[in-house]
Amino acid sequence: MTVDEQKEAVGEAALKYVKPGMKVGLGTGSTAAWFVKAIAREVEAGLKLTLVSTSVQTTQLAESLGLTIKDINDVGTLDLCVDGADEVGDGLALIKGGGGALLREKLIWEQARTCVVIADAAKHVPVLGKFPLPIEVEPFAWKGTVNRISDVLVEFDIDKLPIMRKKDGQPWITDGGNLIFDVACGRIEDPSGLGAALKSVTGVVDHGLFLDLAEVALIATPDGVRIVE
Ligand code: ABF
Repeated sequence: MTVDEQKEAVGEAALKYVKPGMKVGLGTGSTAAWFVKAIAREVEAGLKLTLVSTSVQTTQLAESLGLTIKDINDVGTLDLCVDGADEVGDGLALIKGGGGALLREKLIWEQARTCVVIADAAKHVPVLGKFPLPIEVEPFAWKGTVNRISDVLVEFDIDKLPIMRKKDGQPWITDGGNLIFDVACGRIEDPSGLGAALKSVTGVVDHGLFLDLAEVALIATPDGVRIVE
């Protein structure tokens, strides 16, 4: 299976968690896009759902497929969220945010009863950290914030600097108007400790460590879709 075929397979497989009448959060990224397409096909065939989105990008895709996206403030607790990830580690600890949507993703995840991660085989790793950890930062006084982030990284023996994410040479701005800094941690031995320490830094809005949030991961393998709980 190609990587894209793997992504399609897990996007389709996630449909089994969707029941008529559910309130469902739609994730962001190329894997989640396959789930959105599958949902659009099912809704076209008559499935009734209430849908919310984790990003402008996903909203645009969903609406282009004829889906209606509701305001998250109008729907209450979600039954389900299906989303991709950049890394899936032990205990379903995740790194997310490669697509820059981590804040809205985490807000939707926090409001969902069940969160399902869908990922191609390469995303499943023994230790988090090979993928650079995204950190969302308030633009005001960002240099001071990044200095304080660096102090935290040193405490966790991570000797890499936060790198401002850019697009076409300009700072990349999230849907929420913030900056993203990526840190090539290498290995994250204490995701929980690092996540809490980063979150305590004034100016850090959130980070891409998703811990104790996913109930199940659907991982594509050459033999089919593996369910990891
Ligand atoms: C999104 O899925 C992001 O959090 C993560 O970066 C991305 C993975 O993208 P892809 O599925 O395209 O590999 O939820």
